Amino acid sequence: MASFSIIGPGAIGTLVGAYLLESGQEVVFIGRRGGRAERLEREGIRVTGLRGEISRNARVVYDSKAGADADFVLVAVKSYDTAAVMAGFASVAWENARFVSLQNGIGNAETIARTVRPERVLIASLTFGAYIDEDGTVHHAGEGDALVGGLKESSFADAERLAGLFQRAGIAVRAEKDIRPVLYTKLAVNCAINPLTALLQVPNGMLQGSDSISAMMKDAVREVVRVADACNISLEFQHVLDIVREVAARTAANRSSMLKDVLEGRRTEIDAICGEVSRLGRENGIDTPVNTSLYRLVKALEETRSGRLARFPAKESGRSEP
Ligand code: KPL
Repeated sequence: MASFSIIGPGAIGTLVGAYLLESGQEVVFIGRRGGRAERLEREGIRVTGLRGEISRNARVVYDSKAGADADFVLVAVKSYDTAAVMAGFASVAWENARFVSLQNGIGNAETIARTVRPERVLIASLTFGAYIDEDGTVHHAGEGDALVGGLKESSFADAERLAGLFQRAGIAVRAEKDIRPVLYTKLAVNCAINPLTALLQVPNGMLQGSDSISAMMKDAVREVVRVADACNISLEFQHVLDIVREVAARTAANRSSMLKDVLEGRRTEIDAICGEVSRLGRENGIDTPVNTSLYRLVKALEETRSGRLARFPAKESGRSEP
């Protein structure tokens, strides 16, 4: 048996936590007072969807130190919260713990590695479709797979151990020596799916079947492949595009995390997704017009939230309002 601490009880963190608990692992959620963690502690974990129903009590702590002796600390907070969350661990010498970023976007593992030794940082790329409804139930809406690797290749043995534990929890996973191609492929998935679903306010599956959307998704993926190439990460365009389309089809019923953020009036992770592609493009002299435009449009969406007329129908349907 292994012990897991999960920071960030959102859809993915809670879903992975539930599957680990079901497989007999020890799981504790580290949360903030006043946040979703309190509800999780009060009402327990409820999961529904592809693998049936799960209902379990959740162990929640509100002090980082209380989860300090876990084998693995899964970091499932929004990318822009990583630095603040890790600051809470700065004074804790967690010699055993391996920190695993389960987050969207790039740059998160490097942020974690400013607090803990880089050899102890792992990255898991998950392509599940999951969201939390108004009642706090997590919906596993799309099957996905997972790949894990170390920020440093020397951490491969730890990645293999984590992969074994995930497999026992029914999560299809493989350990990779070099996780960077996987990370940039996931980046392409998020660049092509998340902003478009957030801007158009549609579930992932609705991206299929429109020529203009397909053209934008294709261009967004091509730019990620070019930027990756400039970073010495070799990706095959058609292969990555096929993966993007497959994820959109497999998670057709899912509302992307960015769409959920927009609907619930939260900041999105666009900076770590299209924003990073745009930044790396500028640094390497590569044009990224689609990712840069998607970045600006989603930023504009965040900035114009208070004047949006469409929020009135959203309120009628019972969604939480900013
Ligand atoms: O990662 C996702 C997200 O919503 O953030 C995908 C895989 C696109 C599933 O919705």
